[in-house]
Amino acid sequence: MFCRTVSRLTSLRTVAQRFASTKTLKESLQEVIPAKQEQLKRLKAEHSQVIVGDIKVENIVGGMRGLKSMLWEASVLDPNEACGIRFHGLSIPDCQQQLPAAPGGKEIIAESMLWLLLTGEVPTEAATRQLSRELAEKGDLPTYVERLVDGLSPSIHPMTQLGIGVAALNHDSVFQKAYETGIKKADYWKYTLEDCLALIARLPALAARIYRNVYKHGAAAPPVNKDLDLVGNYTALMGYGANKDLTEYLRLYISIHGDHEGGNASAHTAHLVGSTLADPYLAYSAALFALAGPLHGLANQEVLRWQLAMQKELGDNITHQNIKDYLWKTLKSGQVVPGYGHGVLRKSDPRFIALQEFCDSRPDLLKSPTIQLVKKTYEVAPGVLTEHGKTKNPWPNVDAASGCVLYHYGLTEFKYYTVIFGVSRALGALTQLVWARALGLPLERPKCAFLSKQLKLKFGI
Ligand code: AMX
Repeated sequence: MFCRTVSRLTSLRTVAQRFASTKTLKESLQEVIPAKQEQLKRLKAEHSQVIVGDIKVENIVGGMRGLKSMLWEASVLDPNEACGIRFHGLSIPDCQQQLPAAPGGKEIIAESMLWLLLTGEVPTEAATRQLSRELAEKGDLPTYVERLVDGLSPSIHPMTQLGIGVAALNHDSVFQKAYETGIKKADYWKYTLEDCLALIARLPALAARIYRNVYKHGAAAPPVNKDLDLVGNYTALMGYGANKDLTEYLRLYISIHGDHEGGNASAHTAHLVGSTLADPYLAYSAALFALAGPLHGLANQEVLRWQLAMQKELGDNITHQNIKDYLWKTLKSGQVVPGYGHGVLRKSDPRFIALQEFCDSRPDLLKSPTIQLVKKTYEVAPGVLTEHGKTKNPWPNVDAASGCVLYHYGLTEFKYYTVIFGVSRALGALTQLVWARALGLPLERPKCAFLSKQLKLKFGI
């Protein structure tokens, strides 16, 4: 016993010594901010009048697709590039190679992705562990939020509960308190960062508590483990800590789903609300309600509902022709095929590919009927959607695969899946908020075109 305590103390001391020589996330960020501020200053002073693109009627009536009107560079989607998405220049396979994993794990973890998104740099292993420790230390939920979510009816959708819990956390916002007492604009980002890290740290405990309240009769969760990474804690708090494969899957899913350019509905909502100088809790709560829509984050729930209905209808008759018929039945009833299509991408979503590769590396997943159905649907759906002729992208998005793996591992409550997406998207949306404050970006306020006046006068329609 004594030997174990000594060796534990020694290992803690080693970690502390190593951490002492490692820069914190805040220190690393502080180093990269001035150069970006200078770039923006020059951009405004010297190039304000440069034309970046035309605004066409199709942009105005087409949900602003393709309209470059936001400043964001942590991730870029390129519909024509094979890798589809890059995080500060790194593709998903690059990230899988370069970003530190959890001890004993192989997949990217949320902390290393967060570090990359915020600073543009690949963190060292020591820096990643230090961030994991920092988040775990901030990870407990305040009692007032525990009471609030415990008091919600389990029939309230888990996403609604998550949005309510996140909004309530603004009770502790250091940004809001500092703003009330009067702070310099140049310091906004520091308080914002503090709130964002506290929010990311608390999301696993909040999301897991909602899971236990809704699906496990409020069974008590273990305490946040200070030695675990964010997602390691999340699965443990939900009650799935013993399933290492599920934990690894969620590490990958949460990391690669964290940021998808700044214009997606949830990240953009956080940006818009944040541009009013609302604190990060309020901004991200609003983002979660955008994520709760079926064309966005709710799609992972919808995919599974749709797949299970197909599985039930087809029984053992899972042939390409039967899947094709089912797809046509869905389309002819006026519904979209969930998990297919994308606002920007025009090829198979690289996140879908990464999740498929995860399945391919595990024989038990390959044997799962639900995952086999995802694969078979992938072989047929792009052809059907092309023939249908409406969608600009007949290929799968990440959600065509995401829920099926959770289902296989026993996390079968698919109404909950968007909550996991909500834990993930915080990485990108909150990074964007920190940078908006660091760069002093203004209140967002687009101008409207009036169909009845401007367009009529200009085009005579
Ligand atoms: N099935 C059937 N029709 C589809 C379709 C699909 N999977 N995807 C697009 N379409 C239709 C659209 O509804 C639209 O029809 P309309 O002209 O009658 O309105 C037409 O094709 C053109 O749409 P688009 O320009 O290709 O797509 P978009 O940018 O407007 O929308 C998206 C993108 C993702 C909302 C859409 O493809 C869709 O509804 N997919 C199914 C839901 C889904 O999987 N959402 C998840 C997205 C990823 C995420 O946020 N997690």
